[in-house]
Amino acid sequence: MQTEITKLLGIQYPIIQGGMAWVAEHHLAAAVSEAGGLGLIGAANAPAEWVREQIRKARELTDKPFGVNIMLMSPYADEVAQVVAEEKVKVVTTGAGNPGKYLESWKNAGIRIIPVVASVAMAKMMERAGADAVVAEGTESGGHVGETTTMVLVPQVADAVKIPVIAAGGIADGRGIAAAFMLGAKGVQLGTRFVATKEAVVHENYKQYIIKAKDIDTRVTGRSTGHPVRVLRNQITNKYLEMEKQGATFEELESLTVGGLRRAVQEGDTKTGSLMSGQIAGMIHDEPTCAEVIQRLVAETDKLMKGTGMYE
Ligand code: TUI
Repeated sequence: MQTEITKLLGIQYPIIQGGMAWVAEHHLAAAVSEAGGLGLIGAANAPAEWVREQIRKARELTDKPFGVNIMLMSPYADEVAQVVAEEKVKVVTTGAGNPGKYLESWKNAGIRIIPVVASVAMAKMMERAGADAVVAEGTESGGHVGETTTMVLVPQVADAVKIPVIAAGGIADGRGIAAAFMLGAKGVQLGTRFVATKEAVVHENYKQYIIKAKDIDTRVTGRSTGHPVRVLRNQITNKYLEMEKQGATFEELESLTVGGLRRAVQEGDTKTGSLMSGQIAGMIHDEPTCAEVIQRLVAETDKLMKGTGMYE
């Protein structure tokens, strides 16, 4: 399953684990990398020293390449950007903003840079700025989302840039991966699939909420605040959307979700927690190990791709 992405990153399979806030810590990242994909530590809103510690702990668990995802809205983004350069992390992905000001220092540290983008314009800007690849993330994804679907975004980004494109959003099995390849992607990034795995250090209630979810169970909150976030519907989401419809202020809405991701992930609070998830949750029915997930994905994809000549 060799593609430009496996060659760029020195990994066995072009399968990347999303850098999910509060979920993507060193156990998950190391398990995905050990299984031949690329694990990511999600820096989210965490302080830089937590990220440094996570990088060092992941190195104790795996010799294989892994990366760090930097959430650019974090108050600690500048410090985390420096830590990844100091630690000479192999790969950095970024989300929720423009990483332009950090690119030169990361290049100098020999880091592979892969910004997550939700538009063609941003993909072109990142290529011009020196990115090695981009993740084109469709609105099917969980968490902070753009407007365009994976089906529509990936081929347009693939046409617009020469660097390899990684598809994200709505992928959880070999059919999704084969489809992404057909749209011009050279790799895929999966988030929700890796939340419901043995190695994900998240509350069992959250995993079970994903496993029980159906196709129509996600909602996007915060469209009115300019900060759209896809989550599984629950008591607090219903209230949020109702208040949003009635024209609630940013502060009123924020007060509902503050600390919600931690409540979901660590406390398993399925009523008032923010259970971030992609639309693909409806297709996730079990809690395998990361190695089992990757082996299944590879076997399913290989069967579909055989004879297409799209990868060696
Ligand atoms: O970043 C994500 N997904 C995320 S970040 C996140 S952290 C959070 N925690 C608590 C509450 C809310 C959020 C959860 N999920 N995905 C990558 C992504 N990046 N999707 C879209 C974008 C994006 C959007 C705008 C990338 C660039 C961009 O550019 C804007 C600009 O500056 O021009």
